[in-house]
Amino acid sequence: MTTEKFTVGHYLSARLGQIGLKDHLAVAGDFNLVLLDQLLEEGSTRQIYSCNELNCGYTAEGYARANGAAAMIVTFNVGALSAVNAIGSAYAESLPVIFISGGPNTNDQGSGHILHHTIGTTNYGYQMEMVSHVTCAAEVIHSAENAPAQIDHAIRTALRLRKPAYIEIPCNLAAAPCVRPGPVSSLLAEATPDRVSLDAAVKAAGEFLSAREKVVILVGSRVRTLGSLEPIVALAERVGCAVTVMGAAKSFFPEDHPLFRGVYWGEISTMGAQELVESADGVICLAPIFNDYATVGWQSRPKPEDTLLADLNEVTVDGRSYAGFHLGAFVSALAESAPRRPATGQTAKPAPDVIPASKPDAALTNDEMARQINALVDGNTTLTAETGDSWFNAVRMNLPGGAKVESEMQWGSIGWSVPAALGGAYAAPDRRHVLMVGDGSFQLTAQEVAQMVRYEVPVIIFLVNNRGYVIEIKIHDGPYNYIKNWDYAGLIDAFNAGEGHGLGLHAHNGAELAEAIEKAKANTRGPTLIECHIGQTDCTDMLVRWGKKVAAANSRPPAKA
Ligand code: DPX
Repeated sequence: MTTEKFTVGHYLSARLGQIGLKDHLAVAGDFNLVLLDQLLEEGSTRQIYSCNELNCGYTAEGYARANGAAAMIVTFNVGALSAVNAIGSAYAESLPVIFISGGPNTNDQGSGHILHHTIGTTNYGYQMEMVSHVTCAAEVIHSAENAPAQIDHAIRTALRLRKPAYIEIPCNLAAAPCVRPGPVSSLLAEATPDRVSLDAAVKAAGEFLSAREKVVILVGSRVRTLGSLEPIVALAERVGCAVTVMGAAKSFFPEDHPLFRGVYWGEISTMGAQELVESADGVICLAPIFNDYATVGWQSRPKPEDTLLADLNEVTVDGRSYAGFHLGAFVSALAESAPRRPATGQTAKPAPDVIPASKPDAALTNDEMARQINALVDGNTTLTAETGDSWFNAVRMNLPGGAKVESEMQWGSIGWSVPAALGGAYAAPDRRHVLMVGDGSFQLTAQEVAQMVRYEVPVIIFLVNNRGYVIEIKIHDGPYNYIKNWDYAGLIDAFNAGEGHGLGLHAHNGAELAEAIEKAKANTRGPTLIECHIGQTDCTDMLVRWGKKVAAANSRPPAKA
């Protein structure tokens, strides 16, 4: 921008553009209105509005998945505290969301004044204290002079650690005069890796691999932070070994690659991955999270003594840990020096399971729905799968190279997927965006479909109407698992309100579903919600088997002292 006066808000705005954002998400409130004006005025990024702050946070979280980072702006307390759940997700899933809140006027800080929108006490530091648990850096700006350094520190830390960071800007500082930003490389450059430690880790990894016969790579969800699958493919081809992915890392290795050997998820693994991983004498684990869900209630994980654990910032081989470099540097270096073996993957690649088509006029089943969604997924599709049976339906799909799956298996908050899919679509408008979401989850954040109408975002939503929290029914049943039915497809007309291009359709059988999918593909100016009516007991076999084990783990009695 060319105006003479440059402000704190302009500075922030310019930095967001410099780090590669095209948009920022916002919900207005009187503590951030001047800041929003500054962002509009400077104009490096488009300002997009959300229906509420929780949705705003999840939209940013989804945006960061597709773009590498995201930014959101909310108002003090009533806005920011709603967003904390979504920031927890960004922390758990390792996504750099820049979480910006308007703050009280500097004259009111420490004055004893009681402000609206607050809990009615006079110390306004508690929001930052609360948020500091779910962010890697938290900055409250107290003067325009310090603003550039504080803004830069928060953004740089978020990008380096791949975690959310918090910036609070008092409402009377947003338009205060400020210097212009310097080169962005100071925010984007990775810390220089500790070469000595990296070389030692790569040497130890080489020795680990030389001493082993049956090696398997297991890809975890945090490899998303690499931004590219190429180093992992290069490592697999060098070592010549089978590659499996965890459920949360579905699509993080190309499934059409000859070395791909399925999803490893204990007893519900696909393509024989359980046998491969658990009989291997060396498992290279790339940024995995072995929580209770991923281990099927603590039943299954690779043997620690046969594991080479490469985490985001630390590698552990044969009991010794090496740090001071990022996972990407380690994988690339190992791919250049690991003992080379022919790329056989040790075993022949099994044919993946294929779901047979059902009769077009037969009542719609979960299998038929999953089969048709799978057929819709091409190499340019991002499939977002909500917590619930949608996880298992996504995991069992056969993906063409280039297809992406997004799920949130560490945080696992229902309601995440509607705004997250929208955020992914804002960030990557050239891809096809498909969302699978259960009725129970949809009820949390349904109103964000209205923003898909408003901004003409063509997400194809498969709304699974099975009248309840079926995953919960399988883990532990009770009256609390049954929900009020809605006319989900009918909501779209309410959101259009006579001026939008959203489409709401019902599918009771395979033929209706196929027809609805064709209409959805043709609807490029808004969302299409296809309400899939399936029976309440109709779910994946994987969910039932997994649910039993997770329920058993949850109901272990307390250990005796
Ligand atoms: C809950 C879950 O209808 O999907 O496939 O029918 O299970 P399925 P739905 O969307 O139901 C989801 C439901 C209630 N989990 O089965 S997974 C507990 C929960 C959670 N997140 C939040 N609250 C409660 N995961 C925010």
